[in-house]
Amino acid sequence: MLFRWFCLLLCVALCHPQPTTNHCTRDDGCDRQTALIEQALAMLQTMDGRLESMDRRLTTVEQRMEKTKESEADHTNGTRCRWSKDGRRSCYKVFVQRKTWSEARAYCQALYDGADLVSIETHAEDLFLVYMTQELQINYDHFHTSGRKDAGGAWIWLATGEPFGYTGWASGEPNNYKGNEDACAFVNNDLYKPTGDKRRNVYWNDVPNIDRHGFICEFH
Ligand SMILES: [Ca+2]
Ligand SMILES: [Ca+2]
Repeated sequence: MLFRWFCLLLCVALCHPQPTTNHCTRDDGCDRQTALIEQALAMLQTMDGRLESMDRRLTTVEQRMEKTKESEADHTNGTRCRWSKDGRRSCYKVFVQRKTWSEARAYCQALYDGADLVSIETHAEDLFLVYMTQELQINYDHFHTSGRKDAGGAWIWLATGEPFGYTGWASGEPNNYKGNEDACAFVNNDLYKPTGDKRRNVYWNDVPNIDRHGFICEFH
C-alpha cells in the first residue's frame, strides 16, 4: 500500500507542470521528455501489477501455513495434535470403550500428566475432533467431554474450570431429557444436525453422566 502511494506521488510530481524556467520546447526535446514520463508510468503500472500478484501469492501461502498448523497430526498411537491460533498445542486421544462420565475422566487423568476429558472451546477445535474421528474411521456416536452442568444450571468445562463460551449444541439440545442430563457429549453422527449450520456432523447433546459412552481425552 505504501508503495502505491509512493508511485502516485511520483506520478503527480512527474506530470505536474514545471516552473517556467524548466519548460521545454519542441526544439529542446519536449517530446522525448513526454515519452520518458510515459515509459516510467508504464513501468510503475507493471510493478504495481507484479506487487499485487505477489500479495495474492503471499496470502495463499499464509493461508496454507495456517491450515497446516491447524491440522498438524501426530499419528503416533492414535493420538492427534493441533496448534490453536494462540500458539497452544493440544493433543487428543479417542476411546470407544463405554464408560460413565466419572470412569472416563479418571481414565483420562491416569493416562498422561495433565490429561483430562476434552474441553471444546472453539469451533476449530470442534471441527478438528470431527475430522479426527472421521480419519480414524471411528463409527461411534456419543463421547464424554469434560462439560458438566453445575447446580445453578450453568455449563462448565470441568477440566479447565471455564464456563462454556463457544457451543455446538444440536438443534433442540440441551433438552435435559427426563430431567437428569447433566453431561455434555460430543456426537459424531447425522442424527442431530444443527439447524442452518453447515458444519459436518458437529453437535453436542446433554446426556446423563451415568450413561456409558466413548470418551475423548485432551492433553498438552
Ligand atoms: Ca480444548
Ligand atoms: Ca439431551
